[in-house]
Amino acid sequence: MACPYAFVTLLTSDHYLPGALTLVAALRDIHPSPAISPEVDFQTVCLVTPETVDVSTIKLLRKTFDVVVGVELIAQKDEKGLALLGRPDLNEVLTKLHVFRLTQYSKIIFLDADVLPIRPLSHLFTLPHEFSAVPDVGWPDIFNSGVMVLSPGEDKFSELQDLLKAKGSWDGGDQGILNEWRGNDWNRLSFTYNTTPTAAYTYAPAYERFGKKISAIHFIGPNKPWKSIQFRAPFLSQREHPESSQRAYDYDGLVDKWFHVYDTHYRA
Ligand code: UPG
Repeated sequence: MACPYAFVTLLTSDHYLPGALTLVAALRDIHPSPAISPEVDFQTVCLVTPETVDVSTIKLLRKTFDVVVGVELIAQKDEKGLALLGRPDLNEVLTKLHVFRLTQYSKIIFLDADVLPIRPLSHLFTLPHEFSAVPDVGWPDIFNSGVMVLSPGEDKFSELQDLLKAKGSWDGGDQGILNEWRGNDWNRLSFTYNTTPTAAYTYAPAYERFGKKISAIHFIGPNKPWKSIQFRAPFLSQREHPESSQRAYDYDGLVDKWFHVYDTHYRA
């Protein structure tokens, strides 16, 4: 019987590879195989753009994900939104919209490559809603598109393409167009499914109160855990980290969790 569920991520550049590899390892760690219950068995899928990703990277992905799907780049021509976001590097992230074309699955949990799941997520596959996500910390009336539980459909992909042609994306990335498309029609998930430990999230008492319930950490923004590898050398103290003053409460503790998975699986 075909597997109805998939965890899906996206890779459009080689330098996000540590993120994608750590994500898939974490998913397998927290959902040990064989699946406890067959109805929540799943595949891991990576969407990849062969135009911009090296063959050696794709080979590694093929070893670690169940399925690797080559997709065409979808790029934003109007760069105003990305400039406002301060992320001109995200001009190819609209490629994420291809996730709606994976119609061989009935329900998908999409996770950005900079997400670290730390508690089981597979129960989200059986949510009755067509589209679920978590409020964005920068503007909580919209959702963050780094964690989405969705039912795919070619019609949905077409609607998004049409909307993109007609209006463009107001943040230059997928999050702007996806929110424009859904409006208020999305099921709100707990922040613990997409906890964003950036400088924007500075509510330390809430972290102390609810931090133990976090299911997935999302390292949004330009500073990904794998970029900090050079700062983890023992001779560099915390004080010497160029951005330590702007970081979220317990940021280092969360980055340590990411490195624990990365080191366990990929640094023999
Ligand atoms: N990605 C790559 N290579 C790149 C850039 C992005 O593979 O060079 C993929 C990867 O899966 C990544 C995702 O696209 O995780 C999103 O990019 P990221 O840099 O992680 O974005 P965020 O900093 O998380 O920014 C926010 C949202 C994100 C959304 C983006 C643009 O969290 O979900 O895609 O804004 O709307």
